[in-house]
Amino acid sequence: MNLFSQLAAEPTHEEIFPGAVLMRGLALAQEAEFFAAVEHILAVAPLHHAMTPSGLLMSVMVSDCGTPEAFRRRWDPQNPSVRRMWPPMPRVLVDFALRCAVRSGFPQFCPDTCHINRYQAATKLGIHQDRHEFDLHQPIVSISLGLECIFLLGGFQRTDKTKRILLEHGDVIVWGGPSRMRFHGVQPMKPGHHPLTGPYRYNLTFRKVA
Ligand code: MD3
Ligand code: FE
Repeated sequence: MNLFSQLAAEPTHEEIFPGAVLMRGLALAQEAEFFAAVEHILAVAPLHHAMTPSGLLMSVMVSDCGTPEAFRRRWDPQNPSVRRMWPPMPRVLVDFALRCAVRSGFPQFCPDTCHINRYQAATKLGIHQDRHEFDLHQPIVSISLGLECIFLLGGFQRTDKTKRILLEHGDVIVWGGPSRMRFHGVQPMKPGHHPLTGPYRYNLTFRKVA
């Protein structure tokens, strides 16, 4: 690594809104380890299409891992998108998520699940709020791997105007405090290829759901 690429790889610490901290490139140093952990999870708990609350298949593919308590809270016999196979969270990923939360001012973060979203060309995620977790004082840690996307971050009403944020490989955002209930989504993905993940973007979200 030369001086320039070292400088370019230096992680940032940007507060997008109070409680929403973007740390660009923070996951880069351990990218191979993290992606191997993701592939391990997906080998045990295969990806499947997510389903909207109204029962429509979404374009994004998802999987999960976490504790048995979190699994029991999430599992719904009516909703086959919550799978029976739910492996534990890999230690390398949990340790990293905890370090991210501490760096962002949430030392009490205690995640019990890691939700995986996989995007490819044209995959999008409509504007929504994350409000199904039990304790909304706990933040969410999100890690992006692979293809870049345009992330939309809005206000507290669906129709509020949104900020467009480019999320790239290795970027981490911690969402908590007053930003925890902001509406957000992902614009339709452009096609591309990434050396680690191929034609995909993976987003990992660590949460406490139970
Ligand atoms: C913004 N995932 O799985 S990071 C999701 O890129 C989800 O795959 C996105 O939204 C993705 O629900 C975005 C996760 C995230 C979580 C909580 C938030 C973004 C947030 C709370 C407020 C604002
Ligand atoms: Fe979300």
